[in-house]
Amino acid sequence: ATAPQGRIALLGAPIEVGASRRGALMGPAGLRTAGLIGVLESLGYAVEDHGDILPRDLEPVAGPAPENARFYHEIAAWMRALSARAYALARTGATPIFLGGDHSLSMGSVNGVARHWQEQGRKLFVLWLDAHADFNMPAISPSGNMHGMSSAFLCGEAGLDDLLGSEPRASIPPAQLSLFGIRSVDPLEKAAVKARGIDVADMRAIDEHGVGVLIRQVIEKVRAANGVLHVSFDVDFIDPPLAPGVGTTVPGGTTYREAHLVMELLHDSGLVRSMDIVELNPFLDDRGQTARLAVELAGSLFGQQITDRQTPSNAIGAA
Ligand code: 4U7
Ligand code: MN
Ligand code: MN
Ligand code: MN
Repeated sequence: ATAPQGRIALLGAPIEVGASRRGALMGPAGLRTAGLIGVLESLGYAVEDHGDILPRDLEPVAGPAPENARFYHEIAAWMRALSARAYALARTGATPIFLGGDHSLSMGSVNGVARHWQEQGRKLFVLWLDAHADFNMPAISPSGNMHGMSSAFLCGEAGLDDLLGSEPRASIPPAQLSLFGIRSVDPLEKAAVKARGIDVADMRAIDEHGVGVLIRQVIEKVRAANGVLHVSFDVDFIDPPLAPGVGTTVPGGTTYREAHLVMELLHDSGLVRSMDIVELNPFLDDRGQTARLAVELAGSLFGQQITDRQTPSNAIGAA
């Protein structure tokens, strides 16, 4: 079969100990059951499913653990494997999609792809679609749950310095992170986000300006720097009645069309090179509806269109 759109590489990471609720380990299976591969193939991609990283394949991690980082050793083992696999997949020229699993996953997946783009001399920007900022570190986290620390870790914050072991750490400058859709931020986390000058489109800004305006600002920032984009999609970005299958629901999330529009505009930008789909918890889902919505949204990110041409609004500023 021909694959006019290029190659997509799927890699599952059934990790759940970064979150407080159990069940995210079923996320990769849920996304496959909801038809992820078929949707991407129907859009013209050659899809390679690399299966899941398995706990029994992980190199055990020993030694001291930082305080207030729950399941540190297990997560360190996952992140070392993930970073190495992400780097290798990105180097093949495929577009990797990492299937979670809880959001601690991104400390490995994004590190690996960031290392690849660093070698290419391209700036990697990270768009964090989430109800949460995930900008805690052990010193400030109210829970110790590591899925709430991943964006901070990726920006080089201190406190998990040995997490990756001998795997090279490829932090991104805080100016290359955009938090989008957030509506639950802890007090010290809020101060940290402000102190680092992180770019934020919170739900209040989305209500006021709309996702179209705000996502274009992110796209323009990436384009102006000749950068590329990683989309880290935490399913709790979406409003809970539409997406109940997540561990940490927060009211006031994006609507069905807002979420699709974000993905459609990102697709049209041509800048997306990799993605995480995280925090899907099939154990908490209602007859697969969250898994199916996550797959639909991935479809929009990779080119599903309502009509088979770009809409007039997509053409604005596309010159
Ligand atoms: B997710 C929290 F305290 N901020 O750190 C924390 F509210 O990946 C939640 O975005 C983190 O789902 C949520 O534990 C992590 C909490
Ligand atoms: Mn998250
Ligand atoms: Mn979240
Ligand atoms: Mn969560």
